[in-house]
Amino acid sequence: MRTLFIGDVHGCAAELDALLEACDWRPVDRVVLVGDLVAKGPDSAGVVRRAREQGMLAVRGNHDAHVLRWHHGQAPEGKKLSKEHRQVLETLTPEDWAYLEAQPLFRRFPELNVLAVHGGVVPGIPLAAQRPEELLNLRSIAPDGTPSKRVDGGVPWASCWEGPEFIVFGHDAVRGVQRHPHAMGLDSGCVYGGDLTALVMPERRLVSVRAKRCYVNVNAPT
Ligand SMILES: [Mn+2]
Repeated sequence: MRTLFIGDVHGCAAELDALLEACDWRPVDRVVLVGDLVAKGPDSAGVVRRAREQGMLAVRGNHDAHVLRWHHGQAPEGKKLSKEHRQVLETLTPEDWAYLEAQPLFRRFPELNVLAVHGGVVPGIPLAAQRPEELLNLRSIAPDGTPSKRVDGGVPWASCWEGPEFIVFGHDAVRGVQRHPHAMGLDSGCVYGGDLTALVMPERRLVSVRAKRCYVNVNAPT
């Protein structure tokens, strides 16, 4: 059995289909989405529907967590719902919400020695003590060791990660695909007109498809 880890889909359902085809996906293969299934792209509901109907696994991304908070009426006071998130709130079905809600902050695949998470893991802190904030949003480690969600907040956190688990993550479209000794980043910015990327395990092969178009044009991906 193969496992296909797939970077941030962000509602790009057509590209998800194309990537599975490019990987020669079969029902026996396991698919793991590394978070941010929804928001920004054209068909968030289509992505979640595919994920649950095809039995894909996922971890929760910061945008997934954000729309879940709004869905449950737990949005921060005084905050306005952005257009990219309103579209998700208006299109997901109760089954889609149940699927999204069921996805954990991280998943372990011991037989592959892989841990999947959306943002990252702060090196030197036990997994059980990591803050959800970091698991969802981490991008960098400052010279003094401070974790940061900014891409300019220091070096990529994954460059400081020394294992023992190999971590597969997303969330960092600016840096794109990242190859580190003990981690790999898979967010190649599909929704920004880049690629959608899969890591095929156990072969450790990368497969990418080009976005059909640029769905959002922003200078600072969130
Ligand atoms: Mn993200």
